[in-house]
Amino acid sequence: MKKLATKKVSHVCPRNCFSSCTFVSTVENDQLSYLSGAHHPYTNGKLCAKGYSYIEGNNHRNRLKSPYYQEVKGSGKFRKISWEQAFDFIVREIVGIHQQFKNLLPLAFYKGSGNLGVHHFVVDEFFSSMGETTRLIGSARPSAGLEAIKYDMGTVKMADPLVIKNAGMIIIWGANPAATNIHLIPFIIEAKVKGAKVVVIDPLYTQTAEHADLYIQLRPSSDGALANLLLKKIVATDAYDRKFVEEHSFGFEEYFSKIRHVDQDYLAASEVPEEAIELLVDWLKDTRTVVHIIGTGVLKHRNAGQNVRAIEALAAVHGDIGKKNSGIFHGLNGSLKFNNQMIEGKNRVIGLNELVAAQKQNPTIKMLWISGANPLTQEPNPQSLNEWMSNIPLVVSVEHFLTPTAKMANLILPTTTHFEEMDVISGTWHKDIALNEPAIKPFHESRSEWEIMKELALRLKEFGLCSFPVHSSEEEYLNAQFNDAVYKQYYVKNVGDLRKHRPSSNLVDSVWGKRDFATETGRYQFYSHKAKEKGLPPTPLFVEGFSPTHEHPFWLLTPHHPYALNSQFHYLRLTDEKEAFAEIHPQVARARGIFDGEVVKVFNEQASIEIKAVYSSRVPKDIVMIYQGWYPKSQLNVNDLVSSVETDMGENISGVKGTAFYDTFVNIGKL
Ligand SMILES: Nc1nc2c(c(=O)[nH]1)N[C@H]1C(S)=C(S)[C@@H](COP(=O)(O)OP(=O)(O)OC[C@H]3O[C@@H](n4cnc5c(=O)[nH]c(N)nc54)[C@H](O)[C@@H]3O)O[C@H]1N2
Ligand SMILES: Nc1nc2c(c(=O)[nH]1)N[C@H]1C(S)=C(S)[C@@H](COP(=O)(O)OP(=O)(O)OC[C@H]3O[C@@H](n4cnc5c(=O)[nH]c(N)nc54)[C@H](O)[C@@H]3O)O[C@H]1N2
Ligand code: SF4
Ligand SMILES: [Mo]
Repeated sequence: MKKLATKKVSHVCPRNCFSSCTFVSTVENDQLSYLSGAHHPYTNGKLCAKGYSYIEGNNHRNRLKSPYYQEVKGSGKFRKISWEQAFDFIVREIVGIHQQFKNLLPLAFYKGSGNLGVHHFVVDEFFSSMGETTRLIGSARPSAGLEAIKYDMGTVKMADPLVIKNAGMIIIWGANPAATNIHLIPFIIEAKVKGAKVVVIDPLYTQTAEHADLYIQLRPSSDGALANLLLKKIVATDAYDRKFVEEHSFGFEEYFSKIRHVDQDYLAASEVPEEAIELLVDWLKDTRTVVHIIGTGVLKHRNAGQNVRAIEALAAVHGDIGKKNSGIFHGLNGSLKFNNQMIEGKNRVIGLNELVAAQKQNPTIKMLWISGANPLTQEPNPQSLNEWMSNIPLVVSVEHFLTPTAKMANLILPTTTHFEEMDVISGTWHKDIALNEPAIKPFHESRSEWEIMKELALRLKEFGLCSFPVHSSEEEYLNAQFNDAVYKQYYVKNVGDLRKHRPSSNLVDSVWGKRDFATETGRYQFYSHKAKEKGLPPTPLFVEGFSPTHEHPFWLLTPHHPYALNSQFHYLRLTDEKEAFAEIHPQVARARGIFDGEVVKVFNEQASIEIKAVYSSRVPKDIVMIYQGWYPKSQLNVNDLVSSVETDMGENISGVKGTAFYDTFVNIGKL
């Protein structure tokens, strides 16, 4: 009998996920046969259901096998072409653009969050190596939160999330880690066992709320009102950090004079029962170490930045900033330090929303390159995006699957997965870094994004249009991305070092311990001159957001699915949910004569979709909940209902404001 050639290979999950899990594949005769989690201080060697399903995904019958071309976007008349023909199309288009416009501004690049590995920033580097091109910035940006942090503390810093297990209280504002950050849950449970109180603040009774000692169901976008009220009450009972306020902060008096007089209005705004507030104030009085986790639920509303500032102000006054086992946790730990992640290109930066809304720009977009993104299910108002894309002469999508976006491309280029390419992945939440090694040959004709860009660069160099450095291997390319900043953070200089490195935590147990805030005043700012200059409120006083209307009396919340990752893993069937559904409060449904399981319409001024209604008492009466994502079986697009509403802040971070995905209002009715 022939002996099996077996090997074990190390990987890192490159998804836009808090865990960045490390794991090992067993490869038998060049086929993936088994996956198991690897040692890791945050994930403890366990993957999520999506991670364990990777072999099924990698060999899926619907995975793209070769480049495809269609003349008319959306016609579905794809024909298989060779890589040589694909490169010819692209080079011809780029050279043509350059001849006509004498610049490459009509060439646009849109990058999604499909793969966060350092390898994948090769596309950013490539587009910056061609002089000035256009960058389309997508809507899913945490920039409103980042800008808020800037006004308060000057820059983003986050302690190691491992310390959460030692906190005395954990307050979760608008995040659902039981679905979206599963490895955090054991730390939360450990803290609970040690006596910590867990508070979950969310309009939906989520999987995370089930772990809470106190669940606060608040009205969407009113976190700022609740935070202001809590701050006022802890100051009144003298249970606050007077020393921090007096010695390390700026503008407290001015801020406090404004919230001194607010009371019942605030309760009304947040719709939180007074007993819940009193209980939380009591707990805060007795708890020294408090962790605040701020999720994207807070960031996806019009008044996002202002609400983040209000939560931070509460944390500051309570004395949670700069203290061990306390502080503010958001998913942004400043891990983008590699060379190709920090390229300052001379690019024209435009928010995709703005561009699509305007439908014209000068010079107009002639070619669009989409990498790691599925904007036609993930962006707001995909109808307009679809129309805009249909008029672009050449749309290229680099993909694994024939997504709704790939169907609207002229050219689809199949690319490798983390089993088939080398990559380096640094956590965006925890502080670790790890090397992903290729285990098997690329799937059919797939090529890695580095190889695609390198091949294109070789061809464009003949026309003098690109200065992208041509390396001889993925490893050599990756080695060229390491620098001093990377070394300072991770103590590694190249891929070779990472081969020897075993993820370990150099525990950063607090940030701002020296209270050396990076603001203009060097202090924590309850008052920000910079915010004022930008026309924003200088203090974190609550600003009311949007509300449902008579015609559209329900909020539509479209959070992240436990068994998907945005539009990925659509092939997974881990639950009975074969199709999209809308959760509606049973009393509301009954009052409208809607049965549990009936197909209804959910509509607003932008669209109407037909979807199965499911009775659910975890949604309040004025909320409809539909998980966002790609539902190939249901043939509906949830984001058709979502319009492009800007957040209050964000422009000073990414050049474009964030998007208030959750300020969407709908009505429901029988068909
Ligand atoms: N399984 C899974 N994991 C994921 C993802 C996924 O799609 N699936 N996506 C990844 C990505 S890209 C991201 S950005 C993260 C997102 O991770 P989370 O921030 O946990 O994601 P959301 O689903 O947006 O959850 C936000 C919660 O906020 C609540 N919420 C809505 N509005 C408000 C409000 O005004 N105030 C408060 N307090 N709560 C509010 C919602 O009801 C929801 O329960 O997860 C990552 N991990
Ligand atoms: N209604 C609503 N909409 C939302 C949100 C919401 O809460 N509600 N959340 C928003 C958020 S937070 C986010 S981050 C966005 C996410 O939106 P996107 O950034 O578009 O992310 P994905 O849906 O994961 O799509 C990524 C695509 O990349 C492909 N891909 C995976 N790996 C690779 C690779 O290695 N190379 C290439 N070239 N492609 C790859 C996948 O097949 C997939 O089609 O969605 C946003 N949209
Ligand atoms: S999706 Fe997240 S939790 Fe699941 S394997 Fe990947 S990194 Fe780990
Ligand atoms: Mo996200």
